Amino acid sequence: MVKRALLSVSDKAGIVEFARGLAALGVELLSTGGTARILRDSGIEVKDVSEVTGFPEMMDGRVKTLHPNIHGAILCNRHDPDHMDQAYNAGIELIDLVAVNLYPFEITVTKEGVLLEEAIENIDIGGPTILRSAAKNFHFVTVLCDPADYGHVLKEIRSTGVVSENTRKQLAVKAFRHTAYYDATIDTYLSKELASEEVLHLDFTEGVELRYGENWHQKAKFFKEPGVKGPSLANARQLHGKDLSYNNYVDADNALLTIKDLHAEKPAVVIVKHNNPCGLAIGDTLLEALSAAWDGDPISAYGSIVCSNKVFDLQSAEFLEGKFIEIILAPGFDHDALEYLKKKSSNLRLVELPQLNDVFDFDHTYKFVVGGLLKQSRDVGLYEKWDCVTEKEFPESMRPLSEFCISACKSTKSNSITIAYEYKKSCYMILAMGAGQPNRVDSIRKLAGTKARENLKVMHERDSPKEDFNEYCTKILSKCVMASDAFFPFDDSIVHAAEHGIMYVVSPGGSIRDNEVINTANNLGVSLVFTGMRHFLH
Ligand code: 93A
Repeated sequence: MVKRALLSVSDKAGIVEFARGLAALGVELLSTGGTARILRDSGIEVKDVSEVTGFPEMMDGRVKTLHPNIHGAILCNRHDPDHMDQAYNAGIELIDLVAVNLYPFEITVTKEGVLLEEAIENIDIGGPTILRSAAKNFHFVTVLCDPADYGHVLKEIRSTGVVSENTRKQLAVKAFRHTAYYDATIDTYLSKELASEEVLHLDFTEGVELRYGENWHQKAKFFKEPGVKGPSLANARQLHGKDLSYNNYVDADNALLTIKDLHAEKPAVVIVKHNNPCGLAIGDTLLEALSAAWDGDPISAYGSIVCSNKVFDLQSAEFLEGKFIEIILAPGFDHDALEYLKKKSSNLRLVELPQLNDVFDFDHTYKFVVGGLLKQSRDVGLYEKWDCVTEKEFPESMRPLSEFCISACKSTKSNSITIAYEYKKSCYMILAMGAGQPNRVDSIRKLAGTKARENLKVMHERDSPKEDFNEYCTKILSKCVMASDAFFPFDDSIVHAAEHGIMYVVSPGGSIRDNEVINTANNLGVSLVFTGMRHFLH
C-alpha cells in the first residue's frame, strides 16, 4: 500500500498530474519548497517537509530533507520489529514512495563560462540521499527518478492497489544507476577543475543481446551510450532482415566512418568487408557510385556491407540482384527500393540511419587493451601540407582525386595503400587497395598493384574487350593516384608502383630515407607529393 509519498523535483515535468493521481488514490503528499508551491498552485493538498522535520529549509536550501523524520521514514525495515518500534517511539511516519529528480548539475557545467561556485551549488546532496535510501529499501519503498515512470506506477497502483515487487526492483536499479551517473559527472568536472586530472567514466547501459560474438562460441552484446546523438549505429533503425551480428556492427561502423570522411556532396558508396573498405566510389548517381565501388573488388564484395550517403533507390537495389550482401546502410530507402530489397532475401539487413549525414557528436576514440583503455582524439583532416618533391609535377587538377584516395587510405587498416581512379569527370573510385600488411611494400607489391590489374581485367572484358589489355592498363594506371598511410621506409614501394605504371603518389613523407625515395621517383618519372600527415589505423 502506498500511504505516504515524498515529492521533491527540480524537473517539474509531469509532477502535477502524478501528484493529482496519487492524491486521488488517498496518498498523503509531502514536498519541498518549490515542488510544494507548484502543487498547491494547482490545487493539490500537500504537507511541507519542514513541518515533518520540525526545521525550516535552511542555508539556501542546502538542508531540506536531511533529517531522521525523512530518512528513518524511508529506510525503516517494515519486517523488523525493532525498526518499527524505533520509528513509532520517535514519531516517524513511514514514507512508501519517493519521486525525486536532482539539481541539474550536468546541464549547468556544460553551459559556456560556468563558474565553479554555480556548479557547486548545483551539486544535489539531499536528492541523491533520498533516492539511495529508497532504492536500498526497495522491498518496501518505490523510488522514481524519471518522470517517464510516473504513468506506469500510477497505473499499477490504480489497478492493483500496490506497486509490484518487480517494478520496485527495476526502479531501484534505475535510481542507483542515476545517482552513479550523477556522481560520475561531478567527479569528471571537479577532477578537471580542482585537480587538473582527466577521469573517464564509461556509462553504457542499454545492452542488447547479440546472437553470438565474433565467432559462434563467443557471447556478445551491443551497449548503447545513453543520449548518443547523430550518426551512430545506436540511432539506426533496422527495417528488414536478421538482427545485426557482432561483426555487422564492427563493419557497419567502419562503413559509416569511411563514407562520412569523404564529405561527398555527390552520391557515394562504400563496400566494407572485414572492417576494411574494399570498394569506395563517388558518382553522378547512386547507381554509378555503387557500380564503381563494386568494381573496386568484385570478389571481396561477396557478403559485404554496402553503405551510401544518399537515400537508396530502386536502380541501385536492382544492381544488387544476384549479389550476396549482408547489410545496406543508408540515410533512407525509397519505397519501391525497400519493397524490392525485402523480396530479394529475408536475411538481408536493411538499416536506415536518417542522421547519417549529420556531423559526428564525438571527438575521441577508445580502444580496450587487456587491463586498460586507450583514448585518442579523432583522426581529423587529410593533409597538413602539399609539397611536390619531385621533378615531375603533380597537377593541381589531380588534387580532388588524391584527397579521395587519402580518405580511403585513412579508413583502411595499416599498412595501407590505395589506388584511386577518376573514372569520369569528378567521379572517383578505388581501383584497388592493400590493407593490414605488417610491411608497406607488400601492400603495394602483393596486394594493391596485383589487385588493380585483376580488377582492370574484369573492367576491360566488360567495357573495352577490343583494346589491348596492357595498353588499357597503362592508360588507366598512369592517370591514377596511389596513397600511402605512412612514409615509405625504403624506395622499393616506389619501384613497385612504377612497375605497375602508377605515376602519381602521395605519402606523408618523413622517412630518414626520403632522399632515396625522391631520387628513385625522379629516376622512374614518378611524381610524389609529401603531405606531412600520417594516418595509421591499427
Ligand atoms: O540542497 S540539497 O542537496 N539539500 C536537501 O536537503 C535536499 N532535499 C531535496 N537539495 C535537496 N533536494 C533537492 O531539491 C531535490 O533533489 C530536488 O532536485 C530539489 C527540489 O527542490 P524544490 O522542491 O524546492 O524545487
